[in-house]
Amino acid sequence: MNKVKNTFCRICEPACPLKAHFNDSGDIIQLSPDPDHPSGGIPCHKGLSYLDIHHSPDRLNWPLKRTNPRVEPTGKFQRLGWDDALGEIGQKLRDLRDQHGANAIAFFSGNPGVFDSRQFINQVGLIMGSGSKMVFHSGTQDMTNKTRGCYDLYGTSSLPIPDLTHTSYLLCIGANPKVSHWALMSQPNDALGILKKIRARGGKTVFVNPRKTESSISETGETLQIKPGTDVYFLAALLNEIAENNDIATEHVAKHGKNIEALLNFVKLYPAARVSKLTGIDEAVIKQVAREFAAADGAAAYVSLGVNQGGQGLLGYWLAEMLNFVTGNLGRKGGTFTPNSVLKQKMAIDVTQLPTFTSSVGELQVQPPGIPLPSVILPDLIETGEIKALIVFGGNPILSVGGEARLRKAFEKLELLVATDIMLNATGELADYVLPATDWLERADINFVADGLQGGVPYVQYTDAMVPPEHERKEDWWINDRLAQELGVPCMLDRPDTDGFDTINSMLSAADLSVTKLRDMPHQTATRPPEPYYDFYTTGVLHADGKVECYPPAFVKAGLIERCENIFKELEDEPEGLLKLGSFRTNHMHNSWMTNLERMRQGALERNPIHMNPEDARARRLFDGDEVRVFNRHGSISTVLHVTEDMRQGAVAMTHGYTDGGNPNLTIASAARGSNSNQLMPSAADSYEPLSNMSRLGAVTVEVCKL
Ligand SMILES: Nc1nc2c(c(=O)[nH]1)N[C@H]1C(S)=C(S)[C@@H](COP(=O)(O)OP(=O)(O)OC[C@H]3O[C@@H](n4cnc5c(=O)[nH]c(N)nc54)[C@H](O)[C@@H]3O)O[C@H]1N2
Ligand SMILES: Nc1nc2c(c(=O)[nH]1)N[C@H]1C(S)=C(S)[C@@H](COP(=O)(O)OP(=O)(O)OC[C@H]3O[C@@H](n4cnc5c(=O)[nH]c(N)nc54)[C@H](O)[C@@H]3O)O[C@H]1N2
Ligand code: SF4
Ligand SMILES: [Mo]
Repeated sequence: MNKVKNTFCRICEPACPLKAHFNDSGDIIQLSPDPDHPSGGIPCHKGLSYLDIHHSPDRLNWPLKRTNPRVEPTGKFQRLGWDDALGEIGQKLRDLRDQHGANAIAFFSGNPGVFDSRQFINQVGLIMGSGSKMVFHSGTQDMTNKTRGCYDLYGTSSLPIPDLTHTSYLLCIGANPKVSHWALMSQPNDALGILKKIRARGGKTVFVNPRKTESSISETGETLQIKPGTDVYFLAALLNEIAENNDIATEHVAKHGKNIEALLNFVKLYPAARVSKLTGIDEAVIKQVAREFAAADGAAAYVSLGVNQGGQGLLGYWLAEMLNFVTGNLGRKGGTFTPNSVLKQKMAIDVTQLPTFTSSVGELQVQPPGIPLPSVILPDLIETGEIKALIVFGGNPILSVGGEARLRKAFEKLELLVATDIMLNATGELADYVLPATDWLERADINFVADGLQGGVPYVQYTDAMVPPEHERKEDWWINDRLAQELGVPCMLDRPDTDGFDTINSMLSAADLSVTKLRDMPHQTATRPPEPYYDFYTTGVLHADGKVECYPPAFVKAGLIERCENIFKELEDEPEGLLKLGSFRTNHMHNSWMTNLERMRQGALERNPIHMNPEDARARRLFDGDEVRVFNRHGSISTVLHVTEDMRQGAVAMTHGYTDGGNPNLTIASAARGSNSNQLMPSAADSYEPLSNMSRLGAVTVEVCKL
């Protein structure tokens, strides 16, 4: 009989439990669900088909060195040994640091590193130890508004999530959980089962989205098709309405909050009547949502990428949290809560006192933990010569950050570009050295990032490496620590015989657990009791006075409040009929890294069309299937048009991560047609939100014409 071992997926937040099946030679032949796992999560097709990536003939197998100049977009690479590669990289890094200082070396970490416990922890050591402030992360493309918002509101990294199991009313803004499986919360994947149950028990889910998504079906709830980039005003109007109706949980707010009057003064600027036209949501509907939210026996507002990327993500997050707080739903059963965490300690962080430092592009703020510099200023910092070397860990900034053309041009100037990846992606194609990482079937792990964000049963799971790494692939944490050693930064690898789990073991010991103990448990999993909801105000709020900050002074100081009104007026003055481009995810793509899988690019899946409402198509004399040019002042791309009633008028959407060939080492992707929507996204000093550093990747004006 075939051998079977437990493991779990490391592609996105649910960390779905899996079973790996082996043949007699010890090769994995199949991944299947683990139906008896206590989480109850069901893996999606991406996790189940991960063997396509694991076995891809295009996998990186040994270190590579570029032999032609970077101005040539296609790399020529020669194979070399790890000692030579790390020796040469180390020498160059030390030379650059000696000549130009620590900031000459920059780091960009991509999304997959978040799902690799040892790399997640160890890269902090390398980056901090290097002394460089030039730290970039995919987080400024997805969620740093939430991290920053938590510091401002709660004084720590508390991230309350909706209590979907008990809520009666979910306001789900700018998210598509059916496809994305939730972000910044680890909800067992159940094909929308948990949302269907809200409806079935008499509750309600309301989606707010310019696109009617796969999540919004008759068994879940309807979509208010908001105009892109206007969520902040919708949320402010809800709060204002709740105040006007005397629906504020006054005692609760007085006990746990401060500066509520300033918040209420702010939202007074945005009554339903004023924001209705701008948001595209009827005044009566806004009023109804406000009444329903306040009256529900447990209500939760949740915002995700549609809000985060829209240019005012921090304010959007703030107002959504305030909606939860002032109605007494923050830290309440059926409202929002912070699930039990085994591994993470919350630290008090005062973001009002952060110093600045002088960079070649002006004064920049020293960032609190988890908030890197805005990725969109990376090209500027390279162009000025401040950054000379860039080390990329499992990321693809060339495609994932706004402004591909600027970034490509800037990368030509780098003296050293190193990419660690499992494939030679568009960024690796430009690198001087490409270092081959193991994939998640080739490495041991625990579900670190899910800890503290688990909406179902809180649990810690350990997995062995299912198979040893093939060829000369190395684990990311090892590569990270070898680079640390080259830079003379103390790291875990300095300890003899370490397996890289030292820090994790010491975190686990607080719960009387260890990797060894977990290994002996059923499913290698230890479950924890769910968090007592009332705990939020004692453990989740770490401002010195223990109160939730309702009107963060940093927002005022950074000009965000004024900026909010200025943007309102700009939007009011816009001519009718503009098209606003946003992003949406599909089931058959994961950021940029499934573009090279045959099953994800077959037939109609080959391309990433632009989706448009029929009225907008008619006004431009465009038809479904037309080849079109999409353009604005940032760039121009060509794609195919998909006309659909799912989009509201004035909103168009594309999936990011695609590119039009040009990556010869990715056999399937290079033969397929796609377009990088990030060529149309702004990339300049003013294209990110102050404080949160969030890139603007949504609600961007474009025009579309027939090609
Ligand atoms: N326009 C637009 N742009 C977006 C978004 C959007 O919605 N719209 N979304 C943004 C979001 S949410 C994110 S998170 C970012 C993602 O931004 P990035 O992280 O920069 O890009 P990815 O496409 O996720 O690339 C990840 C790379 O990691 C590699 N990889 C996979 N597993 C491993 C591993 O175990 N080790 C190593 N070393 N490498 C590995 C993959 O092969 C791939 O090349 O993109 C952002 N960009
Ligand atoms: N299949 C798949 N799953 C993924 C990923 C993937 O690439 N593919 N990526 C993973 C990653 S890295 C992340 S961060 C998560 C993200 O998970 P989500 O946050 O759920 O992201 P999306 O699915 O892109 O949903 C964002 C929604 O915002 C809507 N939107 C666009 N503009 C606006 C606006 O102005 N206002 C409002 N209210 N809505 C707007 C879009 O139509 C879209 O439905 O998904 C993860 N899961
Ligand atoms: S939902 Fe995410 S974690 Fe679960 S199997 Fe799919 S990709 Fe993997
Ligand atoms: Mo993301």
